[in-house]
Amino acid sequence: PAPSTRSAPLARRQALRSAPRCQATAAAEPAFEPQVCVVLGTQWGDEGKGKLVDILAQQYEIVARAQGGANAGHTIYDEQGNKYKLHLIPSGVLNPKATCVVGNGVVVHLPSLFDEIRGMKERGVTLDGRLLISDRAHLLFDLHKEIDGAREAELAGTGKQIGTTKRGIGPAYSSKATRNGVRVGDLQRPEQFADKLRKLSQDGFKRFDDFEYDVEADIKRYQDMASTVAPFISDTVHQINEWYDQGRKILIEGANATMLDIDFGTYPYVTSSNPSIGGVLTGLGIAPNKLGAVIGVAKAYTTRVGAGPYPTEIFGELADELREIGAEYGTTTGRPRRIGWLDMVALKYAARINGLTHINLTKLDVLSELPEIKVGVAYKAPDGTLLPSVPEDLDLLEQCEVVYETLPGWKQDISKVRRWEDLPENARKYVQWIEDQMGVHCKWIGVGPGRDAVVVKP
Ligand code: 2SA
Ligand code: GDP
Ligand code: MG
Repeated sequence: PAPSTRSAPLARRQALRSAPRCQATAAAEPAFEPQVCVVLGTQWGDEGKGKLVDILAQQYEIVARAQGGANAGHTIYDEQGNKYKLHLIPSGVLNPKATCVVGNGVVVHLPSLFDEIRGMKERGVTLDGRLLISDRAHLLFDLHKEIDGAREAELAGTGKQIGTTKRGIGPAYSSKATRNGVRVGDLQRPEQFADKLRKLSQDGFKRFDDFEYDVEADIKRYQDMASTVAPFISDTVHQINEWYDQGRKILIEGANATMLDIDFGTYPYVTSSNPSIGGVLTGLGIAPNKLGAVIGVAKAYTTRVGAGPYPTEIFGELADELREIGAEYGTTTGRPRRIGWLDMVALKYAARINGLTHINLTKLDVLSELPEIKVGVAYKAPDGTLLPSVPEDLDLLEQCEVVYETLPGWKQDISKVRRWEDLPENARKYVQWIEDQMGVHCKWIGVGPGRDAVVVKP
């Protein structure tokens, strides 16, 4: 899409220029201009989306989540190096001037969200007056978590477990699609709410013999919570579009990633939302011509948690070493992440689907000890043909042989580097090679977990 700053009417552009701005961090200089900016995962998640959102949020007034739920785990650090793990609260929360939005496409477990809000408050980060929860967002109840666990338990021993986070994501989106879900707005109508939740709970009781869920206790719990939640409930579809018309800068934070997308990922080993660009549009009610930048976050290698095909997966000592150096353990569940080489087939697929305008290549520092680095460049089918894209057929994908290119490593610590020209030549060559292959500017390069550990490539 064309940058919205270029297509916006003059008045809006002037409003944009005069809109209050927060202090930009040194790492994010110069200012990133697009009025609406989307940050998406391009692989199997945990690329470091939270870190980029935290950095860019210093320059944005609104930070919104559009899909997923508390399955997401985004780790960020403040200027003092304090660590925060976020699941439902958008990663822009550390900018005290940013308004955080939980959009209509998110499935919200309210007790988890309020625990997270309390946890942040205890650490001095308050969301009072700057958190909006969409009235159209679907509520995720404990019954959904129970069903998630029960479905995974049923699949035990079949080799077909998804390896979900057991946060109830799939069942909550199922309720939404079945049209017996309960929405945040229903909390404002207590009788309707109780009635809907009772009906919804039958999905668990009728499907599973040993289903345990105290529906009346949960109705009470939510009714007790209603007055706490009320100030946060908002028609975010209207509000976001109003803000857009006022020229305010909006940052949209993707959760999960394209290869976990329910349509484009390795189905059924995927999450139950669209973490790709379509999920941003339906999850917030924002039109595609308003998106000014779509940043794809890509790890310099890859990781995956949960089951499912993973063409460039690495096993053994090297995988263990990279897992330790990169601290590759699930932010939500603590599960060890599977490790693999960068997969250009998957990355190009994600770039096309999402219309990436920029790439944030993360965790380049993790590769610093390697004498050489492999990159998957093609999938070769058993009959010798090279596949044109990621195939739908998982058996075929599993049978494919990955064609690799090998690039030289740099064998040098880069975690203190902050300027492109100071990166070792082979590190620059690795990034440039990816950029040339992708035809998309690798604007940000991550060299450590901290907020300042970013190199901006000219
Ligand atoms: P779910 O729970 O239904 O969304 O699981 C379906 C698949 O999606 C994967 N998934 C994830 N993959 C990477 N990171 C995620 N977030 C956490 C993190 C994961 C964690 O940030 O580390 O802590 O384990 C995430 N959420 C969902 C999941 O592994 C299944 O493959
Ligand atoms: P997200 O789900 O995409 O937001 O990613 P997670 O937060 O789940 O996982 C990414 C992990 O990598 C976090 O622990 C980050 O602190 C860390 N991280 C992000 N960028 C970098 C980087 O450039 N280098 C290193 N070493 N760690 C990074
Ligand atoms: Mg994560």
